[in-house]
Amino acid sequence: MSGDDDPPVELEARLADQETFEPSAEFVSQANVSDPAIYDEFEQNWPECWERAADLLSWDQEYDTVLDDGNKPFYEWFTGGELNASANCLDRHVEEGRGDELAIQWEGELGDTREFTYSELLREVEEFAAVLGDLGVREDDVVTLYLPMIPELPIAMLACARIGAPHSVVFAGFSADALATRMNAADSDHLVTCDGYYRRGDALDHKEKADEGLESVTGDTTTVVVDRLGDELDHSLGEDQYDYDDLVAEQEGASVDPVSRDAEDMLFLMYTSGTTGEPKGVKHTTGGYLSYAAWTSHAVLDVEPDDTYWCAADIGWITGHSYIVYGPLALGTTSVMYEGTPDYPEKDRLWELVEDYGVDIFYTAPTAIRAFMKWGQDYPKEHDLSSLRLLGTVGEPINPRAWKWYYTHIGGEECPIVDTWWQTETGGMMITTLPGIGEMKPGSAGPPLPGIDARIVDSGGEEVGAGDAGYLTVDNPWPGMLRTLYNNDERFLEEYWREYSDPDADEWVYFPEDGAKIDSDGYITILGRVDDVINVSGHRLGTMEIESAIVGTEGVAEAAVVGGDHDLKGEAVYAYVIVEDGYEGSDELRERIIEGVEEAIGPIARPEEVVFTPELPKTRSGKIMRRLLEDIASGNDLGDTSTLRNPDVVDDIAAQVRGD
Ligand code: 6R9
Repeated sequence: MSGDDDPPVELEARLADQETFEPSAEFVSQANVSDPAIYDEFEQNWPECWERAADLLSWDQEYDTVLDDGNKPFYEWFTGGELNASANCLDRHVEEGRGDELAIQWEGELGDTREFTYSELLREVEEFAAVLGDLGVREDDVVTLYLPMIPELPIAMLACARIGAPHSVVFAGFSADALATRMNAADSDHLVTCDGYYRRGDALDHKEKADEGLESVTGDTTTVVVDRLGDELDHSLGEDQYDYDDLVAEQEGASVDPVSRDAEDMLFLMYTSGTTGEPKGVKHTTGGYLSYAAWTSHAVLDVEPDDTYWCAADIGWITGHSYIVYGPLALGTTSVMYEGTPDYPEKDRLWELVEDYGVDIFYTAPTAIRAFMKWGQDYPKEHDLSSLRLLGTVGEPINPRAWKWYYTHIGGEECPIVDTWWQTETGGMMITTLPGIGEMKPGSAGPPLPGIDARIVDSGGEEVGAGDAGYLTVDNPWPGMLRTLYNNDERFLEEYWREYSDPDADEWVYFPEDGAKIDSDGYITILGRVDDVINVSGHRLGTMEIESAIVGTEGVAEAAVVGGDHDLKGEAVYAYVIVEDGYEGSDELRERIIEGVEEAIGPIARPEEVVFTPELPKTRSGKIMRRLLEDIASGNDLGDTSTLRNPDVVDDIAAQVRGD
C-alpha cells in the first residue's frame, strides 16, 4: 500500500473511538421500515404479525391459520393457503403493467451481457417449464440443477416452481461425487447442467464433471445441457441427454399455467453440511419460505421495485436462493447477476459493475471484504459508487476493521451496513439491525429481527448475562424455518431440537449450533460454530466429510480435520494425518490427499495445510483434542497440555505448522 492509500489519520482515530454508527436522516426518511414500534407490534401480536410477510405475496387461496403448532416442532405456516412461487416472482408483476421493467441484468466474466424484463423472464420460464413437463417431470419430482451463475439457473428454478417440482441446486464448484450423493439422497431423476463456464478467463469443463457424477447415480436420469460456451469446448450428448436450446425451441411461445401449491408444499431442497458425513437435505416450503424471503428483502435490504439490487453471492448457496432469486423477484426489483470472480480481469471488477449498472443495494460476504481491503482502496476509488445507498454482509462474523473499511471506502460513510446472521435452515435473515432504525455496532450483527425470539443460553439452557459467551437459541418458530430434513425427521429432531427443548412440557427450542454473546442493548455478536462445521469463506463444510475423504486416500491411517483462523477466508481447513505403516508423509502423499478432498467435495474444501504426525493429541479417555488442534492451526496459546495422554506430540505438530 502506498502512503496515499492509508486512510487520513483523523478518520482512523475517529473510527477507533466511535463504536456506534447511525443511519443518515436521508436513508431513514426513505426506508421501508423506520418506526421502532415494529418490534413491539410483532411481539404483542405474535404470531399474527407474520401476516405482514404473507401480505407481500399474492395467494390463489387465502390461508386459514397463520401458525399451526399442533405437532411441534413440525410447525406449519399459513395453512390452507395456496400460491405459486413463480407466479409471485413473475406473472403478477407483468399483470400489474410492469412487464417491461428489468428483472435480471446478467454479466458474464468476459463482459458479455444478457438482460431480461419481467415479461421476457416469464416467457423463458414458461418455455422451460413446458420442456420439463415434456420430459416427464411431475409435481413433487425433485429436479437437480447443477449450474453455475448463468441466467438458465434462475430460469430453471422458477420453471420448477411453476410446475410444483422442487429443485435441488448443487453448487457448480462441488465435485462429481458431491453431485451424485445429493442426487441419490433426493431420489432425483432429472438433472439440468451445462457444457462449461468461465473462471478467470479459462473455460472450465462442467459437463465432464456432471457425467462422472451421473455414473454413480442410481436409477435412470434425464439430463438437459445448457450450451454456455458455444464451440469453446467439444461435448457430445449421451443417451437421455438433451440440448437446452433445442428443447426450448420446440416450446417457443408455450404457455404453462402456474400450479397452485399448498403453502406447506416443498419449494426446494438445499443440501448443507452438518456434524456427520452425510449432507443434510434442508426442506423449504412455498408459503413460509417465500413470504419470509420477501419480508426480509423488504425490511432489511430495503428493496423497492425501482432499485438495482446486487447480491454478489452464488445461487448455489442459500444466500443466492433467498436474496438473488426469490426475495428480490417477489418484490419486483431489478437483480444484477455476475458470472465471474471479483478480481478478473482486474481487482476493480465489482466496482466497475456497481458503476455501470448504478447499483444501489449491495450485499456480499466478509471474506470478499477482507480481499478488497487487502487489494487497497485505489480500486474502488477509480469508480463512481455514489449510486449505493445500503450495504450488507452475510456468511461469517465480520471484524470491526473490515466493517469500517466497507463503510468508508465502499459506502462513502453514507450507507448503513446490515450484518445479517442466518442459515440455510432459517431460510432468511434472523439477527441484524433494521437499516432505517437505530444504531450499528461494527462486529455485532444486532438485535434479533421483529418476531424472532433469539436468546443466548448456557449449556443448561439458562440465559447468560450481558457480555458472557453462550449458545444461540431461538424460542419461537418463524415462517422461513426449515420444515424437516428430507426423508429424515429423526435427524431433524436430533440436530436442531434435542439440545435445549423439553418435549415433556411441549417446549421447543431451536439450536442453530452457533456460539454468541449479547450486550446490554440486546445486540448479538456471533462467535462462530460450536459443532464440527468449518466456515471457509462463508461456505459451510463438515469436518467429517473432509476426514472421510482423507481417510479414503491410500496410505492414510487416521485423520483429524479442524478449522484454523485465516486472514482472507475467515477459517481454513487444516488436516492432521497419521500415515499407514509402510508409507511416508511425502509431498506425493500430500498431493494425493488434497486431490482426494477436491474429488470428494470440491476445491473449496482443499486443505490449507496437511500436517503428518505419528499421533493425534488425545485425552486420557482417548478422544481427539480438536480444540487443541484448532489452537495450533490458529497460532493461539496452547495452555496446559499436561493432562493429555500424549503431550509430547503437541510440540511436534505445532512446530510443523509454524514451519520450524
Ligand atoms: C446464510 C448462510 C450458516 C452459518 C451460521 C453462522 C455463519 C452466517 C453470519 C454468520 C456471523 C453473520 N454466519 N451469517 N456468522 N455473522 N452475519 O451463511 O448460511 O451457509 O447455512 O451458514 O454461517 O455460523 O450458522 P449457511
